[in-house]
Amino acid sequence: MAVSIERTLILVKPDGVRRALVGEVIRRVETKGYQISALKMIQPTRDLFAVHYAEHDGKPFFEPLLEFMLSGPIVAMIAEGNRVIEGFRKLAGTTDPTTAEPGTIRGDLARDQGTKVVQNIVHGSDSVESANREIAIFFPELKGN
Ligand code: IDP
Ligand code: MG
Repeated sequence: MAVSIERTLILVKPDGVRRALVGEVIRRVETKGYQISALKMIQPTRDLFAVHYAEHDGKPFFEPLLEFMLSGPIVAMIAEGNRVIEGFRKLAGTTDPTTAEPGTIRGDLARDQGTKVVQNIVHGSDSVESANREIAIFFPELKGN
């Protein structure tokens, strides 16, 4: 495999923070072998989430998604490593926690709560372009680093 050191944005969503799963998410990222290079607990604005989730604007779950993301603090982190973008998406599991594979964060720790938006513990960037865009949104103070 070619060496491809990447960075990805990971968010522990409000459900993960409420359920005290921050440490569990960090444990899974670190024991997989990725390095966490930045980390903070924040409560961002609606505008920030609207930019972050702009690709979903207009979908039926967009407003519920913003409401959910605003429902409590989140933890934002940057993880680094070879192919970390793909690797964390694998660790996270598929979007729907009901069918996410056991062994994954979503498969082990989340389930359908019957809400309008799927509550699934974590966000992870899905491409190099998304990672760069999302890191700039959540960590503007790192600009130029
Ligand atoms: P991802 O988080 O696995 O990348 P996306 O398609 O980017 O999934 O969707 C962003 C978030 O919006 C999901 O993590 C989930 O919380 C929510 N979501 C996505 N699709 C649906 C849906 O069909 N119904 C309800 N909520 C959804
Ligand atoms: Mg996504």
